[in-house]
Amino acid sequence: MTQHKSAAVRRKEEVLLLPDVIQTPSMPPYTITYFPVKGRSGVIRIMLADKGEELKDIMVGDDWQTGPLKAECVFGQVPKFEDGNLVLFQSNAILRHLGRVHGAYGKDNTEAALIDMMNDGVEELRSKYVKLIYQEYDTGKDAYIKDLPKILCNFEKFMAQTNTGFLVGDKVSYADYNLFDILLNHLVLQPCCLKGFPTLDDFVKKMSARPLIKAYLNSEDYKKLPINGNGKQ
Ligand code: GTS
Repeated sequence: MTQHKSAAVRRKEEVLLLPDVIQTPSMPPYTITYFPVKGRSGVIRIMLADKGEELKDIMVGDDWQTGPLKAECVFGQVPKFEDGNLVLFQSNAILRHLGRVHGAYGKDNTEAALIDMMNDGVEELRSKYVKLIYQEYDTGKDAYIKDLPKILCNFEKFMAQTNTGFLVGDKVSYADYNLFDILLNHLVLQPCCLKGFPTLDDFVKKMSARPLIKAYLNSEDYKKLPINGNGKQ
């Protein structure tokens, strides 16, 4: 797959060519516009932390509906993500873009297709989770937790047969970051949920121990954001 340079990387390289006198000390990073929660921004934050990239935050409040931002959002929703002049909506499109830019989208089209497939599976789990949190937490949590092993089993089996510690191939992909993020959420929802899933349990431990992810998970930036916007988790 062709590797693209992000606008941020291109800008940094362009500035290195400028005479000292007009160099700027730091270049604008990627920017995310979102509510002050992890939510759908959580995986983007983890992935960029692991890639050593900065992320500038623009936090929106409940009044965003009445301002100009709502109309600007292609599907009327955030997160909004900016990479230079490229403005993206839809969190999974943002992840795929970062996957292409940062070499986290497999080594060929076959791996890329499988990574997309597994990420669609993560999105299905995330959609169910979001529905539970925002619509059914008090009435549906027990049934959700009872049903969860059936879903986790699919990821467990797939990753076990890959046998590299990742979903696809022998390198971390954008789908691995997405799975990691949603598993962290589920470990808060049900701390013992990975019991009986040794491959996933090992995966979470190894991802958490990657030096830049470990530093990020221990940072105030990570800790200060609640997982969801309604206080449920
Ligand atoms: N499919 C979209 C994506 O993946 O980015 C869903 C985005 C979405 O649901 N955004 C919600 C939103 O903007 C916020 S959150 O659910 O991610 O926290 N809601 C406000 C609105 O007016 O719809």
